[in-house]
Amino acid sequence: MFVTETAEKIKSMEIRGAGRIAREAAEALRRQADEIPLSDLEFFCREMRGAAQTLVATRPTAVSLPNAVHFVMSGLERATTPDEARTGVINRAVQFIQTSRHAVENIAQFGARHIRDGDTLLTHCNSEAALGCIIEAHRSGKEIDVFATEVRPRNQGLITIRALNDAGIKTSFIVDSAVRTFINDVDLVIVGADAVTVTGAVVNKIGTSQVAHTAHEARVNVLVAAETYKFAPRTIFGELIQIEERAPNEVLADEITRTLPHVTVRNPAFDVTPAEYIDLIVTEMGVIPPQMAYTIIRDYLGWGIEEFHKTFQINTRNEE
Ligand code: RUB
Repeated sequence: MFVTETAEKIKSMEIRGAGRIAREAAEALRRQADEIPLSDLEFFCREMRGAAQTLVATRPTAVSLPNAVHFVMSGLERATTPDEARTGVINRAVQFIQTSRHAVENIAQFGARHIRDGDTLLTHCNSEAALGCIIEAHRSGKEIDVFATEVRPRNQGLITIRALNDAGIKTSFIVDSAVRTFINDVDLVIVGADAVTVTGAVVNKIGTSQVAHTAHEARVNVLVAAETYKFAPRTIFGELIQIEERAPNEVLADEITRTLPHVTVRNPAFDVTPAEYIDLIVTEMGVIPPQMAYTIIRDYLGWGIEEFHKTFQINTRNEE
């Protein structure tokens, strides 16, 4: 089934990057809603909730995923017939996907204005929102150079350098540990986000916090490109973002690990950069200091306490 297939692709990272994960989950729910027979409302809602849980359980860190699922599933509210429920979900899914695409475009415009002619930028991992800003600055005629990191262990840096190269942007490809060596040549660091907490801390690809710390020490500004659906409502209620730890064999082949009985390979996929190392967050609503994350969650994302409890129930069942 399409939901299972999408869930597998998210787990294996064939579908990756927080924005894309969210859009593909919305699309999977749309197709699911299209396929479920319209026999009765309860059956329809149960099937949809099952699909939502399967998708949310795939990767724990990117908040865009539960936020997108929550948005699409709210299409079930107030439905009195299976047909209304289907239409509600499909409309919401289409709306989410369109809004997400527009958000990335807006971020590119806003972020590009913070890039000056002649700037050298540094980016880590592969973020469509961050790359959008860089490519838009180049497209508008600014001369820029970019340092792109390798991003061990999954080498997302290769996707980034291909995109930069295709756009005709001068790029230096460096290993992750070379960031401090080159930071004094950098004017601005631009990264994406998997989650932004109520304190303005940013969760992104492992190594982002080292990059941001290095930039902070060198007085280089750090800009985070993040759609509002990457802000984490539940952090208002004290919940922490779960950091995904992936299989050790992404870092070291099992044959080698087996020969090293005293060695444990750890593979956290993300880390947390505190707000004090971040200068600006570029959202589709505008550019904000990280300290304004609370406002985004309350006013723009519009999640109330009631909705929090509803979604929390979905996830509690999920974790059983
Ligand atoms: C991807 C990653 C990206 C964010 C933002 O990690 O950390 O920086 O998801 O990406 P992974 P985008 O490769 O493990 O999914 O701006 O494309 O949403």
